[in-house]
Amino acid sequence: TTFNEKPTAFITGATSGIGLATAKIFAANKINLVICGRRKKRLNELKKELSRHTKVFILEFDVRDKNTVFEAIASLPEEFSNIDILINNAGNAHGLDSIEEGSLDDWEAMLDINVKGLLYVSKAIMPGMIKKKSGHIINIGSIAGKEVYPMGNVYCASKYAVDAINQGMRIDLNKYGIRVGAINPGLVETEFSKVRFKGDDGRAEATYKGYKPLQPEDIADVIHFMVTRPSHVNIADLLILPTAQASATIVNKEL
Ligand code: NDP
Ligand code: 8X3
Repeated sequence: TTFNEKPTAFITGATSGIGLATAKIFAANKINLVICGRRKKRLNELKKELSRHTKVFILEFDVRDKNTVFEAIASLPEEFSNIDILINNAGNAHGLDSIEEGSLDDWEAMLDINVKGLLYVSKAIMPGMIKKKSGHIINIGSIAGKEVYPMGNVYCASKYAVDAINQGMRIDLNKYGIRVGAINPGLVETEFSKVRFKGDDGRAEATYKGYKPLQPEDIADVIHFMVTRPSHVNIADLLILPTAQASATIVNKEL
């Protein structure tokens, strides 16, 4: 690895899905962790579990709440404040509606969390990386940020924005030697569809039926691979799909 013996990673959305799987693989590989999310109970349980392997600190905040984001990150104790790796993962789709039927609340949630929240967290963490002229930022985009699909509209817009921010960060942080890269997954079996369909578990489960979707560990493995490349190697942009998926809308399902 390119880091000091014990790098520190800051993971948003560590309470579930891809972020949770990433926290686990990082912990198993002795990367110190700052784990973030809104669900405190899950963060506490995860801290208990992962502290057997590595040092873990919890930050509970909603990425939408600008002041809380900056206060939380400023409050990190010294041993966790030197962040080497930022995983911008927190995010979700809210709803799957034709544009004329979309809800303003859903639109705001997606833009506030997936785009503005990612920017707030990054704004708070970049100065430390700039100061030491090293660091690695991984942005979790989506196939929805490469391809617009029916009823994806605003979720796709939020992930196209992540794609642009990922490129913009890489360009502007280039002079500081900070690595910036994105992973754009296709269908991953997480709580993503439960959130998108607002607790309609039947609809959520149907999303992953009839084929083998990616598991959050599949993405976490690649994230770990990215952060363990030598320091002259930056994996800039990846599209990762389940074998059964060929595009945002083409999935080979056996039903
Ligand atoms: P999950 O719903 O399982 O996890 C989402 C995570 O984001 C949770 O830990 C949640 O924590 C956190 N989060 C959501 N809203 C907020 C908020 N307002 N403030 C702070 N944290 C928040 O979904 P995934 O693991 O699938 O999603 C992770 C990322 O992967 C997202 O950016 C998603 O868009 C992207 N993605 C997912 C795909 C999929 O098919 N699953 C495919 C492509 C991309 P808490 O609720 O505790 O706050
Ligand atoms: C999640 C992938 O295609 O279900 O970002 O929107 S998709």
